Parts: sequence; structure tokens; C-alpha cells
Amino acid sequence: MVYEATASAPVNIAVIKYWGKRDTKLILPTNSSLSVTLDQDHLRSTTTSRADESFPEDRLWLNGKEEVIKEGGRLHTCIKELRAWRLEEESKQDSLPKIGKFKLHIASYNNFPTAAGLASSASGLAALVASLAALYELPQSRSELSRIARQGSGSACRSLFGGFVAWREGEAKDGSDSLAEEVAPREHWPDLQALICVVSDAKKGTSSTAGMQATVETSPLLQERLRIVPQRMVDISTAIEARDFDEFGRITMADSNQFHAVCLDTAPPIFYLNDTSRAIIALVQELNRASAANGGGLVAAYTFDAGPNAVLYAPAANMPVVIAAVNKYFPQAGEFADPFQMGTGAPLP
Ligand code: 2P0
Repeated sequence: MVYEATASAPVNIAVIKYWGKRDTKLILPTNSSLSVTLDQDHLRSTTTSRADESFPEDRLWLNGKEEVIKEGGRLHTCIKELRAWRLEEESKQDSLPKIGKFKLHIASYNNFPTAAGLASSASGLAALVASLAALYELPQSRSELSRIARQGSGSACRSLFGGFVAWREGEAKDGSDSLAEEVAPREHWPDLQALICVVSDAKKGTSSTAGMQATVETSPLLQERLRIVPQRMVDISTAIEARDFDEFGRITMADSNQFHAVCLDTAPPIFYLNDTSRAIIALVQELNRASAANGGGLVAAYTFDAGPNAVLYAPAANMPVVIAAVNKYFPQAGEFADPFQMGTGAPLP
């Protein structure tokens, strides 16, 4: 008997950013965050997990290269928790094959370059959790599984859901209420699209994990951000509910700007944006200014993660104008020249 399961998970792009942990071991954030899950066609991680009696130890390969599963580390924690759930089911149901005690071989692939500066830990850890949930036929809900994905990489908890997803910071010390939930399915606002502008595919200088902890420890401005984010979470959810792109875009750009401001406020300062990123901001501002001058609404909204690459959100009708402007001022052939639709989360058993 072969006990094996494969699952893929998409990338998500936050519009309210996660930046800071109040508990680094459990990965509990200093603020709630909200993201849009992209479709799986271009950017996804696919993971196959196999349990076998003959395996002497758990092993994991990422894009063909073996990674160490460190005792007490993030991967180890995710595997341990999911295995414990399987063992619990096996103790309750006699008919279940006793595979919980078997060691695992796990192979994960990204269909995009890991070093492209695009979030790969989110899709990677979500795919790992989804594949083990499928292998173990776990009855836990998506939100319960998101609690495990969170301990692999914070942003991964959001990739288990499709459409618009909130990661609630929670209050419990043990992290039991720090999990992801759907705000609206992708069908709610299919007109919203995302364009990814790859400014640089160099590996980032400061990792998110190290960068956000430095911000927590040194940035006075972060305290002001933590005061502001809760209302932003409410306001952007209302904008999504109403499919109000003006409000959605305004909050998205404000939150991206504030996230990069707390990075700059960190000692030593963290610079993720470069001159090209800032030129893209200027271009979006100009498109929006020209539209407002004619009595129109926002054309597009930008957001930047822990790197120089831009993600532009726009209603489908505006995308041709946005793409033409990007191609005119940044005339290199883009690998991701087509806009993304919103996607569904990782499939679960
Ligand atoms: C986000 N980022 O909300 C924010 C915006 C980067 C900028 O989530 O330490 O890779 O693994 O929990 O999830 C990047 O943080 O960090 C991130 P860990 P993660 O998408």
C-alpha cells in the first residue's frame, strides 16, 4: 500500500501587512493582516508527502534540494502537530491504517523562482500543511489547519483560503485564536485583478523574519502603526464587502507606505524599495491624479512586500491602461505580463 498525497497552494499578497511578532516561537503577530489569494496558474507551491514503514527518518526536499528538519524548528513543529492529530484519529477509529507512526518523505516545488523576491514561504508552508492534511485525512477545519501553517511561516496561514483572507492576531497566549478566516470568496469581487511587476529577482538583503523582529525591538513608529491597524482592518473589510475600489486602494497604498515607513524607522534602517519601486509609485500616483482631474476614481493601487517588486491592484477594466503605462515607462518584457485573477485556497480533504 502506498500512502501518498499531493497538494498545491497559491501565493497571497497582503493589503494590510503582517510585520512583527509578539511571540517568535508560536509565530503570533503584533497585528492582524489581510490578503488577497492569487490564482494558482502562475505562482504556486506543490508538495507531495509519503508515509512509509521503511523510512528511517522524516526528510524534506525543496526544489530537489534537501532541507534539514531541525528538532524544534518550524518544519518540525508543523509535522509534529499534524502527526499528533492523525495519531489521535487512529486511536479513535480502529479501521484507519496506522500510518501516523511512519516516517515521512516530503518533496515541495515552486513553479516560480524561489529567489524571485516573491513570497514563497507562504505558498510553500501552506502546501506542506495541505498535503499532510490530505495524506492523514484530517477532519480539522481550514482555520484549524491555518493555525499549524502559521507556525511554519506566519503569512502561510492566509494561503489556505481563497479570495480575501484575514489573519486575526488573537489574544490567547497559546495562539489558539491566531488563525486565518475568509473575509469574502473570490467570486464576491472577480473584477479585481493583480499585476506583479518584478523589479528585481535578487534575493532580499534582510529576511522578513529578522527584519520584523528588528522593527519590534527598535521602531517607536511601530507603536503608532499598531494603534492604526485595527480600524484599517474594519475599513478595508467594509470596502471589500461594498466592492469599493477607491477605498480598497486608498487603504492598501496607505498600509504599504506605513509598513515601509516602520522599516525605515528600524535601527539600523531597512530599505526594501529601490528607485524603480519609487518610480512605479509615482506612475500609479500620476494615473490616479489624471483620473481624479477628470472626475474619475482610482485607476490602480500599489503595494510592496519585503522587497522592491510591485503588486498593482486594479479593476479588470483599468488593467489595459495600467499595463500599457508600465510597459511604456518600464519597457522590459515581463515574465508575469498578464494580470492575475483571484484564486481559491489550497484544496483540503
Ligand atoms: C505580509 N510579509 O503580510 C508581510 C508583508 C512581508 C511584508 O508576511 O517570519 O515570511 O515566516 O512569519 O510570513 C513576510 O513574513 O515571516 C510577510 P515569518 P513571513 O505578507
